[in-house]
Amino acid sequence: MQLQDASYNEKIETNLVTLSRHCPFKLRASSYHPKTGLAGGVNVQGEDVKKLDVIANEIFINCLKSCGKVSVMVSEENETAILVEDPALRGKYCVVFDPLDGSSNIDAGVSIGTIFGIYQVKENSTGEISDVLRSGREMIAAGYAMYGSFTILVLATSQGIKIPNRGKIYSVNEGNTKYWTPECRAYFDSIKNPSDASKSPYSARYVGSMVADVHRTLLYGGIFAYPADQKSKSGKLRLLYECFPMAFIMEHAGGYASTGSKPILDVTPASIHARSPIVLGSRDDVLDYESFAARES
Ligand code: AHM
Ligand code: MG
Repeated sequence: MQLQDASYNEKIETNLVTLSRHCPFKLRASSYHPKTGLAGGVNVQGEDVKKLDVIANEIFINCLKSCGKVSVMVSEENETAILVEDPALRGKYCVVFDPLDGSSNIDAGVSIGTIFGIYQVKENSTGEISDVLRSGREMIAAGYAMYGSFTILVLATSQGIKIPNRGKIYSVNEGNTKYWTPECRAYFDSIKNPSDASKSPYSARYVGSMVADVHRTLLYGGIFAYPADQKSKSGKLRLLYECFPMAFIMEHAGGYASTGSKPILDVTPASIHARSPIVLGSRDDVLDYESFAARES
């Protein structure tokens, strides 16, 4: 790469310092850039090496705090909600986010992403937890960024991508089959071994990063599920900053997102990190799942 000027060099060096802090291997500076002056991948600022998800969290919190538009933040990485204290910086929005979703995939170089949803602070509120303990339907916007073979930002609008009404791909962690309910097993059996001989079985695709699995589902159609099971009785994924934003996007794209029995956007979370089972994707596929799940009762 041709370096442009001194400040550009500094920027490149800063990025490489950051990169070296994330790198699982002990790279020497010269192996990736001759200008950095780093030795053995050690951070020249003497700071503790932090995991990428912690760094991403700090970046989002700092940006959102300093932009002056946000009063409340909820991050997967923080146990409690972050309330912006400085009245001069408080704004009318609340942002709930998972700064780096799918982080178990980081070291394998597999797609990961950022998921976010936005609420408006209620009238007469200065920004409280109650401003985000609201149904997903009350979100005013949602989106995700996916860091994969390319980086893409997807925002929910009513005029964008439309998901097909039915797909032919299913996406679920089948390693959990033994913990599933019989109805959940019956549904996935039905799409893998259709009783109608003229129908083709669905294909399996599961990355294990919600952003990547939902993005593919949005583009090609089909169904993504993280159901409740004997091991995860409330499911695994978090309502506020994983399920709601993805459900909001799906519904804006003409798809459907369900807890397995009802629209997930109608749920009100009991706490900021509450979990929920989720099934989303092509409308007809998710409705089929719901009808199998209803056989339980
Ligand atoms: P994370 O927030 O700790 O990264 O966990 C959420 C991820 C989702 O991206 C993905 O859908 C799910 O966990 C995969 O879980 P599993 O490995 O149990 O299939
Ligand atoms: Mg997550």
